[in-house]
Amino acid sequence: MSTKLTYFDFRGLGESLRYLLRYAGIDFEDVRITFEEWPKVKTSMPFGQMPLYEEKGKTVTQSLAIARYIAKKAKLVGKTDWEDLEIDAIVDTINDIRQRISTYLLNAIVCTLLLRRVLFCSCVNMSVKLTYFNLRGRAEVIRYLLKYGGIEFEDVRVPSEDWMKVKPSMYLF
Ligand SMILES: N[C@@H](CCC(=O)N[C@@H](CS)C(=O)NCC(=O)O)C(=O)O
Repeated sequence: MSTKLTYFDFRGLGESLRYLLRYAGIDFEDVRITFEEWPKVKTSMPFGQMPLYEEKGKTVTQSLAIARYIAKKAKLVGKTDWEDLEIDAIVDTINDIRQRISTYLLNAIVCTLLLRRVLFCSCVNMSVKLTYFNLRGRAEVIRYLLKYGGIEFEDVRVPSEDWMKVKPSMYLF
């Protein structure tokens, strides 16, 4: 099989491509990477991300570009250039909304998990420390909540010029 789609084993950005490929009647290998496999696979990805689309030995990333390419094959296109433009504008608007929702949800999940941990630490008298830049940004809501909740914490503010020195000691970097 010369067509292959590689993505995580969940819906996300790969799911619309799976739908489109099936709608277009294109036979493809549906490769699903588990979270355990991902760190190893990531290094082999062109930009360290998925979905990755492969056709006749050539590979490409970027879900929307791939979706447009498969849509053309399935004749899911406008009747004029103007209709194509309108279709692209609708897709890009939906994508803007999707990106904002996912950023919001991710922030909400991170804040909830953090606060649960902080509450646990304060209950068992462990010290709480919040490290962030010396600006409002994403940490400000956490500073507010900690102060509002009367939870004592060390408010460590890293100057931007020290960031590259501090970065290697952070999780996920
Ligand atoms: N603009 C890219 C974004 C790709 C992207 O964010 N992929 C995520 C999964 S939805 C990913 O590979 N995350 C894993 C990582 O960055 O390590 C696209 O639309 O394909």
